[in-house]
Amino acid sequence: MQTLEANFDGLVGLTHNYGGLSVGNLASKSNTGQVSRPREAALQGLAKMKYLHDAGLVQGLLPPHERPFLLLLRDAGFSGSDTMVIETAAKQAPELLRAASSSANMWVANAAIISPSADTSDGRLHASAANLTTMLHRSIEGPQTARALRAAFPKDQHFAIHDPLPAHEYFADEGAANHVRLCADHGAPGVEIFVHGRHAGFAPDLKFPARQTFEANQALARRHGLNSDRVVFTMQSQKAIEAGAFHNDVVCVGAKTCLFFHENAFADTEATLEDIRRAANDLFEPQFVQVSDEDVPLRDAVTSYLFNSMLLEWPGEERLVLVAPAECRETPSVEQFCKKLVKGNGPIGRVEFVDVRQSMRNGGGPACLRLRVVLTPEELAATNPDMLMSDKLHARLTDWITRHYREELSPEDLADPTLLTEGRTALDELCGILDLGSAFYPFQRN
Ligand code: SUG
Repeated sequence: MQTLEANFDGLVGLTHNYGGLSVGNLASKSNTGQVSRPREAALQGLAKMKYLHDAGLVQGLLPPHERPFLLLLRDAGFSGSDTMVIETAAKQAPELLRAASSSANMWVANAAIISPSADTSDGRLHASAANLTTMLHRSIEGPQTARALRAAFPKDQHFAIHDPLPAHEYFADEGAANHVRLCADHGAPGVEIFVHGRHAGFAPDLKFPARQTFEANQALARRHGLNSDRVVFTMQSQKAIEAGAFHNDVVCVGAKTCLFFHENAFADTEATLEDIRRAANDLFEPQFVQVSDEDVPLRDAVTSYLFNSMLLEWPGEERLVLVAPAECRETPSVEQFCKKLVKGNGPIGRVEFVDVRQSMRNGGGPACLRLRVVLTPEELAATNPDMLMSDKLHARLTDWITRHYREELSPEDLADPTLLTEGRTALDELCGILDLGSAFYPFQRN
């Protein structure tokens, strides 16, 4: 067996809802207050995982976080019984209850930045949980994410799992959504591209926040022991952020030697490509698939989420496969472009479409839902097997979701304290299914 790239998807949580919490994320804003369908959302995500598992790819999953997160509400001064905390917060600070109830942890592309062992100085896989400091509802994810990563990758001799960077805007970090790795083969040393939206202490004059700092990226590359000759730091274009690309993965995705990106993704495209070529010197020849604004206007790229596709090496196929959101077929410029993309002999040979519409309505496409983890055979063997997809796990999770998830959830429902008990009962059971022990969630440790 060879070193491979596994995808770990975030399992959609029981409180999946449209809270309108993310400034700069156009879908989140435009769907604010709509009634969500948590069961359907979770089953859509699970179907994507099963699809890739059935294709012969290694698929894992990361469990949803505990929501509503009572610790946030208690830290904010709400006290008394859990029911009282929820009911009072619903009356006095509904925005805080919405933040504490968000299921945004499902977008695990933001969970961490991962450097495969082929790139690091100590030969271990390094993962840094993201602090997600820019958005309140996401800033509560880091510690639980680190716990989940340690549960999935438990052996110290193979894995170095780091806690999030200090929670300050200097280190604002949104995980792998602003990180791309190119390589000749997954097991060979690669080039790691870190993308930032701003420098610390400097708030660009943008209508939307830039969520990743250059300083966070530098710290992560240092922590992971990367060879500085093989690292590229580059900046997102302000135009992309203002058009709704709150993460670089809304306008860019890369795999193996291929970087697929919109011409407006980077502040300085020429310099970025030159830096990548230089970093890849002697390793591989990068293949750049640059999409012009004429072919796909930035606006269409953002609404369709074309670049938030998974770009995958597919068993038995020579060229890469782009697993794109179904919305791409409904955006004429993008649909046309996809047909053109696979003609000829470029690096991308096929486009497949998946339905993750419930997630898309909050700005989370197929690539947002997954965290890529390159694993050597030894590392795969050391991974928690109960967190890897199988037909059996798929059947158990389908049953678990069907029994525990609500069909519909409106913003008003977040004030209902029974949602808390429903969630805890379900997560307790999930800990058994994924072999997470009985002290995995904060509520279990009280
Ligand atoms: O951080 N949406 C997420 C979407 C994350 C997408 N991830 C990547 N691009 N990798 C975000 O903006 C919306 C939640 C709400 O409004 O209820 C939200 O958090």
